[in-house]
Amino acid sequence: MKKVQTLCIVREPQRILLGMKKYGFGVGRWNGFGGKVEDGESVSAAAARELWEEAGIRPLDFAELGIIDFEFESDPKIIEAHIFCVTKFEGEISESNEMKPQWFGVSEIPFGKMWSDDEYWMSLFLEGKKFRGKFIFDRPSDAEYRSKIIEKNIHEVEEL
Ligand code: 8OG
Repeated sequence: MKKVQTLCIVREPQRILLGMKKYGFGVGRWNGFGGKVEDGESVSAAAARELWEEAGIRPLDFAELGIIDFEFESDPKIIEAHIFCVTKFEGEISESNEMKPQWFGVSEIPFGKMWSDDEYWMSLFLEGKKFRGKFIFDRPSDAEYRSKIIEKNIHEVEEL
């Protein structure tokens, strides 16, 4: 079973916007903003909606840079995450009940408090390259536990 998810990271030349997940899946970790694609909704519309719901801003310019499949041992579900780079937005960045947004300098990204796969694709993302990949983890990350990577595959592609 595949579950399509979105992930938006706002990018300025020297910093990126992440949010601290306040509850649920991935609680206690810094991540981009995103969630489930609803029935009948396009992936990019879902990405824009989730960014609005979780950070209070609307993307004016964004590009899909990556698609990564995430799996967990002993769970048949696959999360297909579509990763977007947002370079222009409107509105005021604001905290939501799900996420607490914060800017991080590109040399100060808090990888130790993010999902363990992020450090393997962030450099491609920051260079504006397109990438595809797959990670298998032992179990989900939360505030106390950082997932261990059982299998990893990440590579640059010409087209997604
Ligand atoms: O709606 P929900 O809060 O469950 O959305 C989960 C978000 O977490 C969604 O934006 C996709 C994202 N996500 C995963 N796995 C991973 C991961 O390994 N790394 C990162 N950076 N984000 C992930 O579901």
